[in-house]
Amino acid sequence: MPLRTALVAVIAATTLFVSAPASATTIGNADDVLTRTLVYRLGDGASFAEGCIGGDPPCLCPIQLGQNLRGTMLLRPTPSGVDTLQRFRVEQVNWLGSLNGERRIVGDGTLEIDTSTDGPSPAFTRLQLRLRIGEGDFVDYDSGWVELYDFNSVDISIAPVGNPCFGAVFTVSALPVPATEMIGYALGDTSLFFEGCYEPCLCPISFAQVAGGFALVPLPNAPAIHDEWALVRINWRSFDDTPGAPSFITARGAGIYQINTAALTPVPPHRLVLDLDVNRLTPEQQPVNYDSGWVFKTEDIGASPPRIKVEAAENAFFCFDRVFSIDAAPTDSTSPLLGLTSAAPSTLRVEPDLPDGWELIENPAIPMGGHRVDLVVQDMGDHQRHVAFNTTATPMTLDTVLGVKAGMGVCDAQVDGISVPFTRVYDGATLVGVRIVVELGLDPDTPTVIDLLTRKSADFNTDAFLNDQDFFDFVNAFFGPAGADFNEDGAANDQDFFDFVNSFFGGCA
Ligand SMILES: [Ca+2]
Ligand SMILES: [Ca+2]
Repeated sequence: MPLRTALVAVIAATTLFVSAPASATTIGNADDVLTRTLVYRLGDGASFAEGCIGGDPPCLCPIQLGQNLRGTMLLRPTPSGVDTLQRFRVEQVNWLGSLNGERRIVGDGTLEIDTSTDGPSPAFTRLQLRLRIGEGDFVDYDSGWVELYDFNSVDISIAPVGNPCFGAVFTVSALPVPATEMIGYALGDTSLFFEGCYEPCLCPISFAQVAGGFALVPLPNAPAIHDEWALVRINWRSFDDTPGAPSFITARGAGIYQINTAALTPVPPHRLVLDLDVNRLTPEQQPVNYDSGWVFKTEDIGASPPRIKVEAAENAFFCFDRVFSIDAAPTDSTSPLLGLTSAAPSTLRVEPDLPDGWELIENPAIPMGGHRVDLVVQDMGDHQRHVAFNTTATPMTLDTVLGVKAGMGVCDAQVDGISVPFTRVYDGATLVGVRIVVELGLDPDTPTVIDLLTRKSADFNTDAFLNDQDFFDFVNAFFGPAGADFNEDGAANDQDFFDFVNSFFGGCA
């Protein structure tokens, strides 16, 4: 095709696209991170018992009452599809209870609230959980539908599905943890993940640094001789860039840290128990339990809130094992994944680093004085999103950087769906991110949503300017002997033309 004819064809074709540049600014559907996941904590009314609780005819054996049922769980609102039915995913059930020793209880499930009733109570509610007690199997529990009078609290009893002869029953009594009671924690530089053989087995042990954070929540209804805290929303990852390091790992979940305050020893014994989704690939995958056992602290680092320095193992440090050796403290200046670099009065400045392969990271209760902000960072391919909940509802400014992937150009930046000014962030000559400064809303349940829309950069000649010359250079390449594989799919064809034109007229550079 002669160039002149080609250009006429190009101009004719582009005219069609000029009418629809807005396609570059379309935002995907809102999803469940736009509602706040709440941390619930068991209160004094929580209890459990185990023994002959069912059967038909009823079985006969003693029922033993447990003590000090305590811990946390997450409630994540999820769509039910019905206006009068509220549904929550219950995640990271993270409990301890005392009955013939200490029992670890983990699992997940669903909480529903049906407001369609016009009976004596305002609503009905139902809790269904899948729980594992200690090293037992997972068992399904159900409350059935019961009357609900207090929408803020969870207060409901559950029993095993199928009315088995022997089993456990729970009264789940919990309230949301106030944001000001959550303490942001970060892993220090000496936190490591080990994989390999401990005594008596023989094989090499490799290790890698682990970084990340969690929020610490006090557990007031622990046994009197314990100080206890829950670790919630753990987000950790290893860095595997040293030769011989273990395979890359990510870990999310919850745990409980205990200090025995009654021991008459120079340094008190402590224990960390964790249940983590390690490299979780499917929702069905079981969390893995890590436990330090009761051990003496290696040094007296007593402080409140505590510095947590302890090793927790998957297999009790016996033979082939995986071990988290963590040293964590309240976040003051730098959380590796959050890039919290300053805390000017009322301005939270962050530069989150979402590891490769992660689609989501939740940073709960980022502290700034008495303020707390929950920040969710999401990677949706060519669309980056930060969702900020101003949980303490005081005037706050968020100064955040959304990442731009190599070769991508910025098409638009939006706050709550409206285009906003932004500043490009470079590493040398390479565009790596976009900085947006925004005043957060004052409703703790209505997030501020920051979106960055990117496409393959239309700066075709990579001179850092997007102008007509890029268009002509692309056209020349497109009609040249080799064509132009703009979208890098291995083939030079019409799709490359459409993709370039969309990016060019979207102003994506
Ligand atoms: Ca250019
Ligand atoms: Ca192509």
